[in-house]
Amino acid sequence: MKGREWWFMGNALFDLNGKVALVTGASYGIGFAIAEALAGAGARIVFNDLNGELVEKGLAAYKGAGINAAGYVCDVTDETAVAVFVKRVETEVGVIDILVNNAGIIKRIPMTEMSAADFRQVIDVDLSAPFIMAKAVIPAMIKKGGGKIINICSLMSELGRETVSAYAAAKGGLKMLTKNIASEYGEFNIQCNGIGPGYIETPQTAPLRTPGHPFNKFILSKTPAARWGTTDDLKGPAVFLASDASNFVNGHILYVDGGILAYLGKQP
Ligand code: NAP
Ligand code: GCO
Repeated sequence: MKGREWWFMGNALFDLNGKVALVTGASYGIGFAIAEALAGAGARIVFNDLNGELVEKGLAAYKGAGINAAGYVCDVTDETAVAVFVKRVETEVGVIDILVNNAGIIKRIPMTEMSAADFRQVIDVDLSAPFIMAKAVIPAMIKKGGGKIINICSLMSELGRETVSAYAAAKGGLKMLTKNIASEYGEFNIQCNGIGPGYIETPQTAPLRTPGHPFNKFILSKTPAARWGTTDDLKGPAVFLASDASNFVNGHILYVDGGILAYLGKQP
């Protein structure tokens, strides 16, 4: 094949025209950036968030970016509400071809000071909710002949550190849920993969980036790229995992971390 033919074929592989993509918790932050990228590749965007105010804020942001997104209020930990939400999307927008489980929370508390209620809440949002969401969309994907599920994992799917026991337990579990969905539904042409962002500049990591915070210096020295990631860094990987370009990639976690997981760290 000549260069130009490859170019056309390459574009077709990443084309999401005609696809409906649901990104959870995507009024801002990583979810918004991923939705922007999927829309850029042609997908119709649906998102949800916890309350009406956030959804309104999200709708205005999508409009500002020239994206006609459909926004809904839904708490992804509520199994009944999720079932109603997914049915509504299927009726009002269409069958969900691409699900991105992005909604997530973190509580940075030393383990011996953390209540079981706080621990359970993190597990609920970061691990049980992706199960609830995937369970709700898979039947229609099977009927349609396939689909893509992308779980937003973390470096904490692989590593631990002080104060993030619940988050690491949840994101480690999410890695295994990803592999299990791939194993259980791969035969129905469903690909379930994860994206493991490194340290990305979003409100979630804002407390770690305050001027003079030692964590900031620590992360810069731990990252071969020597910078924090931006939400834009996640766009290409998301389009790849949502598109036909990844049709034989299943149960994989794609770490987008500037090389942190590959690096032993600088000698002090
Ligand atoms: P964020 O800025 O805190 O955004 C998360 C979104 O999820 C918010 O809109 C949040 O709403 C929503 N949400 C929380 N609980 C929800 C629920 N029960 N139902 C529906 N929506 C809910 O986080 P982010 O930094 O963009 O992170 C997005 C994902 O990437 C998370 O899964 C996070 O763990 C993961 N991640 C982030 C980083 C990073 O460096 N930032 C790195 C690795 C992985 P509220 O505004 O009401 O909380
Ligand atoms: C922390 C951070 C991390 C990141 C991210 C890393 O406190 O160490 O918040 O957990 O958000 O998930 O990949």
